[in-house]
This record gives sequence, C-alpha cells and structure tokens, in this order.
Amino acid sequence: MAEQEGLQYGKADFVLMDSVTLPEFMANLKLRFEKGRIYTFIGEVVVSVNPYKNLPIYGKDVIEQYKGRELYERPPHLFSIADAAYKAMKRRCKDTCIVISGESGAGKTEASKYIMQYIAAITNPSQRAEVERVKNMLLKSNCVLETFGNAKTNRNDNSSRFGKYMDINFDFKGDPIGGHINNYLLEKSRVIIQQLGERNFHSFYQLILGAPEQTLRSLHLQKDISSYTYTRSLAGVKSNINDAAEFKEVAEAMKVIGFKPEEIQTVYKILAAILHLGNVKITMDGDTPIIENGKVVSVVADLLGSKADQLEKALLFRTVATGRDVIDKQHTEQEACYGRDAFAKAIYERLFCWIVSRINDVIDVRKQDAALHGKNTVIGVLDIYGFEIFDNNSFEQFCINYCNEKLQQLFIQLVLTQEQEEYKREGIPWKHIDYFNNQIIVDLVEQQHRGIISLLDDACMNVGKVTDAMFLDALNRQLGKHAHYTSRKVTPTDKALEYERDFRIRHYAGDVVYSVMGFIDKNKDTLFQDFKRLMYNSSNPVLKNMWPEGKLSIMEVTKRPLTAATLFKNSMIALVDNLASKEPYYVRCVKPNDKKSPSLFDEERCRHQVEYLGLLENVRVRRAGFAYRQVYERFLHRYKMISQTTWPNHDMSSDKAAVQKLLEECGFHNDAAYGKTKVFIRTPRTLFSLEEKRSEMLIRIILFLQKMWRGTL
Ligand code: AD9
Ligand code: MG
Repeated sequence: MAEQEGLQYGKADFVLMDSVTLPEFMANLKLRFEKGRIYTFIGEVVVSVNPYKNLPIYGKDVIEQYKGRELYERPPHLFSIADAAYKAMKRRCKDTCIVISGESGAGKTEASKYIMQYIAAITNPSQRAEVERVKNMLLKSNCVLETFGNAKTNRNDNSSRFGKYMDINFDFKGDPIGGHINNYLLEKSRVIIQQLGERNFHSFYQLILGAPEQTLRSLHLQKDISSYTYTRSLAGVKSNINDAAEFKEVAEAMKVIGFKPEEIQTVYKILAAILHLGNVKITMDGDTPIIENGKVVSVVADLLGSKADQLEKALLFRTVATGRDVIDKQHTEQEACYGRDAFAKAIYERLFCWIVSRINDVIDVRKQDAALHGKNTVIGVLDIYGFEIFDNNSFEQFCINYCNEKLQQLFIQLVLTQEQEEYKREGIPWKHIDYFNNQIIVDLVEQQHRGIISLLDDACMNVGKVTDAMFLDALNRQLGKHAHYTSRKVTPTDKALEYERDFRIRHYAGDVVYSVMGFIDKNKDTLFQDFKRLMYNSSNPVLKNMWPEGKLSIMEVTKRPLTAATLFKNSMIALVDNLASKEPYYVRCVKPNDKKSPSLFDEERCRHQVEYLGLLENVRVRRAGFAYRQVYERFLHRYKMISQTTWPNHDMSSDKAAVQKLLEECGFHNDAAYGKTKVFIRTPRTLFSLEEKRSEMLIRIILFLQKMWRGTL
C-alpha cells in the first residue's frame, strides 16, 4: 500500500478507506484534488483527476524519487505505474501495456506523455547515441501527431480525434531501441465541417497563422482563417491556442524525425490544397454542373501535382463501367459537392496515415537490429479518444463510444472478473462482488447479424437506394426491445423528413442520442475512383505513393471494400486481443468539471464517472483480494532458503504444507491464504519482508561458501 504523506492529504490508496462506500470514496477524491494530490491508488490502478493547472510534480527530482522503487514505497503517481510496468518488463521479461481511459478531457493524452517522458528519463544510463536518438524520436512524434490528429472540441481544447497505441521496444538491457504506432479511425469529417464552437484539426490554423510569408505566397494562402470555408467557423473568436508558435515547433520536430524538406513541403501543399478545395464552388448551368471559380481549381491542381482540366473532370464526372463500356457520367450538383468534400477528407486521412507510417519508418526496430539486440520486450501505451456526448452525436461519436465500451469490457475482464474467477477456482473463500457488465452493450453494437454495425452494413450493401431512415427502421425492428436501445420519435421540422431520426444507446457511461443522418454515407465512405487515379498520376512522388490503389482501372475495381464501421470493429477487436496478451496497468482519468477550472470539484460529475468506471467495485475486489499469488513449487523455489524446514529441501507431505510451515515460521500466516495450487498473499509488505529475508539469507550463504573455499571454515 502506498506511502502515506499524512492524513491531511487523505488516503493514498482507496483500499485503506474505513468503509467502502461512495460518499467516503468521493470525500477522499475531493480532499486529495483540493490538496493538489491528483493521483490515488486502488492497489495497482492509478486514479487521476485532471488538475487543469501545471503542477510541479513531473520534474527530474520527482523522477529520481520513483526510479526503481516499489509501487507502495512512494505516493501514488503516474510514474509509479510507469515504473511498475518497466520493472515487470525488465525483471520478468514480460510484455506490458498501460491503458489510459476516461472521458474526453479527463487527461489521458497528458498522462501518456508524462509516462513516456518518465520511461525516456530512466533509461539509457550509459547515454548510447542510438538509444538517445530513438528516445528523441518517440517524444517528438507526439507533437507532430497532435497537430494533425487533435482539434479543439467543446469538451477539450486539444482533443484527440484519433486513437493511438504506441509500442516501445526495449533491448535486454532495458533501453528503448524502437517503437511502433498504430492509429485508429481519424475523425475525418472534421476536415469539412465542425460543430458550433469547435475547430478543424490544429494543422490548418498552424499553417495559415504560422507559416512564413513566402511559404504562404507559394501556397496561394492568405493569413486569414476566415478566407477558407473549412476553417471559417471560429474566425474572430479569441483562442488561447498559440498556432503560430506551434507551427515552428512542429516544423522543427518533423525535421528531427527525418522528414525530408520536399516531404515537409508536400505536407504544406496538401493542407493548402484542402483549404482551397473547400472554396471550390459548384453550381448547375441548366442540367450541367459547372465550377464557378475555375482559378481555385487550377491552384488545387497545381498544389497536388495534377492538371486543372483533369481535376475539374474528376469533380464534375464519374467514370462508370456499364458492361464492357466505360462512360463518363455527369454528377448532379449534390453529387459533385459530396465528391469534393469526400476528396478533401480522403486526402487528409491519407496524409495522416502517411505521417504515422513515416514516423514508424524511423522508429520501427529493423529486423536485423532486433536480431542484434536479442530478445526484445515491449511496453505499449494506449491513449485513445474518450467517451463523449455532444449536442449532436453522429457516426464518429458512435465509433468513439463503442471503442470506450470495448476498453471498459477489457478492464472488467482483467480486473474484476478474472480475479474473482481465480479465487473461485482455487477454492479461496470469497464473497462475490457485483458490478455492471457492459458486455451486453458491446454485443448490441458488434454482434454478428444482429448488432448495429451488421445492420448498418446490410443497409449499405443493399443495391437499391436505402436511406438513413430505412436503416433506422431496421434497427427498430431488430433491436426495439433491447434494454440498452431506444429510438426517439423526433417531430420533423422539415416536412420532407417525416421519420424518426434518432436512436439512443444506454452506454455504460451514460445515454447518448445519435442522429442517424449520414450514417450510411459515412459507413460506405465512398470516394470515386477518379480521384484515386488522379492522385496516383500526380507528378509529386510523395503524393503518388499515398494512393497505390489509383493504379487500378475502372474495369479492375470490382471488389466492394469493407465498410468504415467494420474496419473499425476489426481494429478494435485486434487491439483488445493485443492488450489482453500483455500484462496490463491501468490509469483511470476523471474530469473534475466541465469548465476547465483548477479549483472546481463538481461532485455530481465526478460521482457519475466514479460509478461508471466501476472504481468502487475495483476497490472492493482489491480489498478482499490478494496482492500476490504464486504456485507452491515456484514460491518455494524462490524463498525456501528462508526456513530450515524447506532448505535445501523439505520432507513434508506436499509443497503446500511446506509453504504453510514457512509462512507460519515467519509470522505471516494471517496474511496468506492457501488455494489448490497457489499461495495468496494479501499485502505487498509481506512480500517485501520475504524478499528482504531472502536477500539476507543469500548473503549469508555466499559468505559461508567463500569461507569454505578459502578453507577458513
Ligand atoms: V480526449 O478524449 O483526447 O478529448 P484527454 O486526452 O483525456 O481528452 P487531455 O489529456 O488532452 O485529455 O487533457 C485536457 C487538458 O487538460 C489538457 O490540454 C491540459 O490543459 C489539462 N490537463 C490534463 N492533464 C493535466 C496535468 N496532469 N497537468 C496539467 C492537465 N494539466
Ligand atoms: Mg486525448
């Protein structure tokens, strides 16, 4: 249990509470928040409350205090968890992962950065140049990814709009030798439209407000966000984000990571092309769609390394194959505008994925290097978009919230279920602790044939025209009676929309009403092949490389790609499998209020989070549980030298009896329970004492042997 600083700061571990009740939990959380103690343990889980102010608790001096120490030796901190994961990886050669969860704005991304900084600070004592290089890359990659993947939302000024899982690889010495980033579904719809009060991705503002005059001129950009449809929404609103300064920092970081000058130029060109593309105006001239501002199209074509007439054609026509013939089919105005926006979103998404893969190129452990380094182990850090509820929730929130359901399920599986099942299996007396199991909601979303994603895919695969309203009807038919699903009848404001448009999911973290509008389009994620071919034929080799499938001719494109929701579901299932294969460490982030205030502890909001995160159940399981368990044989292998009964071998009826005797002799009998195959020890201190006794005995044995060899015995 964690070192206590003094009772005025509350209990450092919720396990120490006098009684496990919600009021006592909340009182302790509040007291600690108000005293600037934002971290509290539940055993090995760290609960963190966003302080919304800079605290002097991440410096070198603090890092030194945590380095190599046992979890319970120092006050709770992110560094305790980082060190525990690192030690497990180094001492026991275990792959570990740190899963950071909590709702939007609760502090996950900040926590993930502190954890990485800690790992960087405590490794490579011999200052090997290659390791320093890798560490620098890993740290620098954060700011680049945040620029392109984060945005201001109504919940968080720097909200992650993509999921990130980063593996850090270590060599046998425990030094980082590389890494790999997996990114999950970027919220690309933000490129073309944002909710009231929100911004586009940071990258656009940084370029417009931070790039030197000369760069802006070459990109035909004005230093004014109101000039562009895609960035206009918050023009004139004062922001406390310093885009200009960040532009410089990110340009520098990209250079350090190894982006070549022509690659950085291409990144700027792509951002500028998207901004200009948003200004392309399409109208109808009779039944023919036309572009009103051809000059803008020329600028976009130029920036993308293609020809203006070809881009114009791709915007206004679509190549379709009818039997053996290939014809140019003219768009309606609506189709052309849809195509333009889909193109803008797709270019941005490709750019983002390309940036991730470029970073991976330089941080990935090359195969030959891995062989050189021998066995390498991994610490994974997961920082993903948090659960969110907006005034208007769409397909993106549906995916994000489903992702959070999956992570909650993993937590339940690993922390609440497995632990209890093991006690049952081992025959340890145990009073079952109840908790809400959200598997039912995960199934509602992902179940084969009957889940929402399956029904959405059915709607998208249908050859006839299926509308969002028809999809909603299908949901209602199939899921109308599900305990976590309801559909709402919305009185249509527009006569053309005479149907219900919303459905509600009762998520583990609260009810969310999703507007069904746009679900089908976003799930199909159609991008006309003409745009892909256009990009594949770009004269800019960096851009061309981002679009390999543009190589296919229209006759070759037959296979229907997987839908966005199914791709996301598959990636989530793979992610959870990966996390479950590692030894997990948890950080559970709580957001103290919705005002970003450092002094307000909104009890209602916090209580809700404590409840849905299952923190109280976590305390109960932990409190009734045991900190350490080991099969009898291996336990003896490590500690048998402590007792004369077991050293060098015991003659008792079983290993279990021998372990019992050993612990009795040491006076730890009351702190242990004896299962069928394993011994369970309740408090870490007992283990600590056993370790000390073992070290003492080992020293005595060594001295004894030395004397024997010298013949002085
Ligand atoms: V989201 O799901 O990506 O929308 P996060 O990642 O949980 O969300 P984030 O880490 O971005 O939240 O934190 C939000 C803001 O809270 C930060 O921009 C900081 O201003 C503030 N914050 C969070 N953690 C800390 C901290 N340890 N110290 C100081 C913090 N400020
Ligand atoms: Mg984040």
